[in-house]
Amino acid sequence: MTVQAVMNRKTQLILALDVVSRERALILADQLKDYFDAIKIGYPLILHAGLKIVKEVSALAPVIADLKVADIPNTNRLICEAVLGAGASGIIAQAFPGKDSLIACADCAANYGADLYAVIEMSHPGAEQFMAPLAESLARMAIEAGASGVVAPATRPARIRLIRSVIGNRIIISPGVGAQGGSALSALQAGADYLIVGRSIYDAEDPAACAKRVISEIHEKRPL
Ligand code: NUP
Repeated sequence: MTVQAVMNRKTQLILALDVVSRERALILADQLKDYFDAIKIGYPLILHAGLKIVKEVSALAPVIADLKVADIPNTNRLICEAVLGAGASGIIAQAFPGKDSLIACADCAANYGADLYAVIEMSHPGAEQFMAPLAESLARMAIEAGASGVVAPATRPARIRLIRSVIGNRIIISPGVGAQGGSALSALQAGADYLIVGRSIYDAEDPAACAKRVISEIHEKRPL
């Protein structure tokens, strides 16, 4: 079974770097790298700046590629190879295409010594329609497939608690804090290991000060 866990747990924060300018991305990554355990890069930045941005940001901090990979096994493998080969140390895939598709990602991640995180329930309201009713089964399957952990919504801490009871000590990374209305502390108290935070930090007037504030808020109440 393929399970890694390459992220180093210091601040328990992952920066969602969804800016679309390469220059701004590199400035933010450099300014903020010490406040985050990893930097998450997705389609908005990769499509604007090219795959080389993964390598450039990886030189500053561990990169999780949020490509929500969701295809047949062979195509999933090709996507994972491209982004892990470019330097990412983690990849996010959708769980819903099924176990064989997810195993292709997990095997590829293992070949690169990287982590696979499976999306089982998303943080936006629409996820309650189709994903939430399946989330427990998706989480169980993701663990069987060899994922290092799952992505679960900080906007609904009760769901994190439920997913924690299903996946034991595997990792939960949790988006939805700040701009989407989720509370950092509630998500951690419900069982999240890492919080994914984007706009509320990189759009702040002083992103570094804002990151420091979030860190002191969460770790004052929950020492590392
Ligand atoms: O369920 C998910 N919700 C979510 O917001 C799964 C995700 N991967 N994300 C991503 O987390 C989203 O695409 C964005 O990159 C980040 C949240 O950013 P923000 O709302 O803090 O700006």
